[in-house]
Amino acid sequence: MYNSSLHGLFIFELITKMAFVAFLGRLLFVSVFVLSAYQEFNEFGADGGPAAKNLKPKFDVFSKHVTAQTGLQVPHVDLSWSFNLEFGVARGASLLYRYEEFDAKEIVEEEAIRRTKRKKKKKKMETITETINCVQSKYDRARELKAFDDTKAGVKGLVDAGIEKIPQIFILPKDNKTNEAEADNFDKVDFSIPVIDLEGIGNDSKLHQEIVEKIRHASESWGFFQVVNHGIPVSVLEEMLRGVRRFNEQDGEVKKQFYTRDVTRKVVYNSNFDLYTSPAANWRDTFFCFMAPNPPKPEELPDSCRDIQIEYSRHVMSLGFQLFGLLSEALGLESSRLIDMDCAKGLTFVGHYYPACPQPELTLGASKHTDDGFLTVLLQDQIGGLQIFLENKWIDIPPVPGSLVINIGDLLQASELLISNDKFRSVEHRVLANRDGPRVSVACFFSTSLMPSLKLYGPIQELLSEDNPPKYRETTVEEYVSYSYSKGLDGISPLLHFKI
Ligand SMILES: O=C(O)CCC(=O)C(=O)O
Repeated sequence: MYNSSLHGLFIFELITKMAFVAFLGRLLFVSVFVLSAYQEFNEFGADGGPAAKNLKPKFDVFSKHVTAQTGLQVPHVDLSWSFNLEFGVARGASLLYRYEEFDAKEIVEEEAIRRTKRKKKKKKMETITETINCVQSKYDRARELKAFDDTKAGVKGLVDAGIEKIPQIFILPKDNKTNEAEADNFDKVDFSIPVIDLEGIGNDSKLHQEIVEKIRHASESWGFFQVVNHGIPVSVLEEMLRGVRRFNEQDGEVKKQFYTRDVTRKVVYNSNFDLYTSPAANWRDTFFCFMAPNPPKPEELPDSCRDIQIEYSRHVMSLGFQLFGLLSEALGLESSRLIDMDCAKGLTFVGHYYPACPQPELTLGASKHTDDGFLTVLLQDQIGGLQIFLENKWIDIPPVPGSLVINIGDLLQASELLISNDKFRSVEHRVLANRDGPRVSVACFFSTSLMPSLKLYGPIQELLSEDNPPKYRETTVEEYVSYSYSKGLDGISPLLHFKI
């Protein structure tokens, strides 16, 4: 009897203790949820009533559910700001109820989902704020572009003024990959554009044929190649680069006289021909003039580089004639065919100056683009930075002393002149900004450019067949270049506009 009552007492005490521990556990559990719910409500509702409004219907569903299951009335919860503690208690009760009905894992998972949703909402708010800032900065952008243009001093003017951070108008949009990110994924060892030696081409028919074959392969696969022993003396190349440098580094007041956006002027100097339309301005200044078929009078050219500009253009014209002959043969046509089609009739001389850039990773010297003429002959100095985009990779075109870079333009890719009907490739390229500048280059485009013209160009008949139908509609050089010029360097090929 004594033992059994002791035993009973022990069991009673044990049950009481267990009930107490269970009560403490539940109290702790409720407290944690009440606190977390309170904190959640404060965070979630920090922007005002909408969060509370969202929760109210959920709470109503919950309380109906509790009443249906238990017969108990859940007290009314006022979700206004002053009652968020009350809401916290109700939410704690809700969680507790659900903890009993379902299992803890499910609740924890639901809590995780809710947290993710909250994070997403926060991110969305950040995006909206960013968009507002962006709209704001676009507004400023128009003003900044105009202010920059009005200086008539170009990018060089900014560098001379000693800026250490580049102005916003030059900064690439966020979704553009930075220079480094894109350069990183490229194994430079595997890729290098062909360097073709033209030495002796006129004296040996076998060598001539080999060179035609190399040009065909390069034009079809790369759209770019370099030529050495091309007949233009190295002294002329060097003096041409010095001439462009002299033009840009001369007295600012003299240079300003050439600054214009009127492309009917004989010499046009400005920074970014597409300043007001491109997504981001390029870190370069440029001057250009049409050297064929109607060159300016010598006295209309800048005296800082007049003589060499005339001499260099003469050399480039004769190299162009030779190259169009070789390209015609490479297409399986008479060597005079492209010349007879006036591909070598016009020459636009463009001198680029890329000043040293304090933050080259944020901008570009020249945005991704294709050239809108038939063929380009490019002279670059030793700084480097020119890249072509092939097989989804940016590939460096390293400076080769004494060489010229040759690339196929849109009109030759596509063209009877959207000519080769995609046999040759007009390949996208760009120029990186650099800390070590200035970098100087001269691009000579074979094209009559904006000159009024009626001659229609479209795929060459002999290259067409049932398997190779025309891909482009006919156009004039003027129409094509005007379209390309108005678009600016926005990264989209103007050729797409002419596709059938
Ligand atoms: O400066 C360079 O190397 C390239 C220039 C260029 O791409 C262009 O003028 O279209």
